Amino acid sequence: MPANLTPQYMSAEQRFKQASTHEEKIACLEEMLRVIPKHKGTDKLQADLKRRLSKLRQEAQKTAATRRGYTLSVEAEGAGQIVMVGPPNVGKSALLAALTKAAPEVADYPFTTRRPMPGMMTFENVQLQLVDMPPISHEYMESWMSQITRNADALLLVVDLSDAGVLDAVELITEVLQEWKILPTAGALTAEEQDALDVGVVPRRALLLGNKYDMLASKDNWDILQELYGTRWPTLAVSATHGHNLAALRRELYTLLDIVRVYTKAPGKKPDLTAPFTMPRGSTVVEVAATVHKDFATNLKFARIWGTEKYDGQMVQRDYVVQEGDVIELHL
Ligand SMILES: Nc1nc2c(ncn2[C@@H]2O[C@H](COP(=O)(O)OP(=O)(O)OP(=O)(O)O)[C@@H](O)[C@H]2O)c(=O)[nH]1
Ligand SMILES: [Mg+2]
Repeated sequence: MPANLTPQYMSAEQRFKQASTHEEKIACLEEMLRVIPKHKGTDKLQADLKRRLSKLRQEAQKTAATRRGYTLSVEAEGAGQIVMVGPPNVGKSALLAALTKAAPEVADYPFTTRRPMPGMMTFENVQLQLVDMPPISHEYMESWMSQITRNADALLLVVDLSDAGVLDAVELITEVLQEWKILPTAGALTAEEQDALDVGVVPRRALLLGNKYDMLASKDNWDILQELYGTRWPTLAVSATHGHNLAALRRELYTLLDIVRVYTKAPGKKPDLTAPFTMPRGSTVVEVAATVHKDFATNLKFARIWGTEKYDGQMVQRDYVVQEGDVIELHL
């Protein structure tokens, strides 16, 4: 760690690492630049911060420009990106509106949504990105829809439980995903399953979501849907407009990303439990260190862990696999 960096600076840097939007990142970098001790030893770091700041400002401008125009991709933000896939009028946009601060158009006719729209969803102390999409259909779909869906970390397959054709809707989804060379899975694939994938096919974790559970016909359809697909994917019934099961949905979406939250602390200090680092499940201590700072990976000697698998403060080696909720003290 470069000498003389103050706790103020470290805290701004920590927030920068966890920032999910351009605006937040820019604010953190500005703060880091403001509080960094100004002397020869930090010249390089100051220059580096300024360079990153100007690049981010450019990117932020570009994003704003594309949002006004035609968006062909959705920049990932937060702990993971989940893209919604479903036929017209099932309530995808209503779900985005219910779970995030985004304000998509929700209307009682099909093909309301024409462009992808992201929103940030909060689950406890993490933010993840949910992307509303135009509906899928057998008729016309834009080619960028497959690109965005393939790029997602996970998929939310949305159907309307009040619709008598709900089973056809699930079929439509699987057919379209197959065309797009995406395999919706319940969880991580085994090595054999990976090898068995056709060329170009990407596996993506998926949750089958039955929306409009508040409607009369929904209960029966939900029973049938669970019976047919309940072993293939995790399933959940919700109502976007009545708020039914939305808390459970937030948790399921977090689970779908298959990540763990870890917290770092300095020796003798308390961890900041509001700002977790989110890591793919199976990550090691040294991978956490690399996320905190690129130099930390090479310099890391060992770590101490406060968590579920280890007794408090137990020393672990670089290859220790971190668990959900671990507090990690990095020793360089
Ligand atoms: N009863 C009920 N109606 C809902 C629910 N969710 C959405 N709706 C209604 O269903 C209609 C369609 O909702 P949208 O969110 O626009 O559906 P969409 O899937 O985004 O539709 P497209 O943009 O055409 O793909 C609207 O009239 C919503 O108010 C729900 O949970 N219960
Ligand atoms: Mg919509």
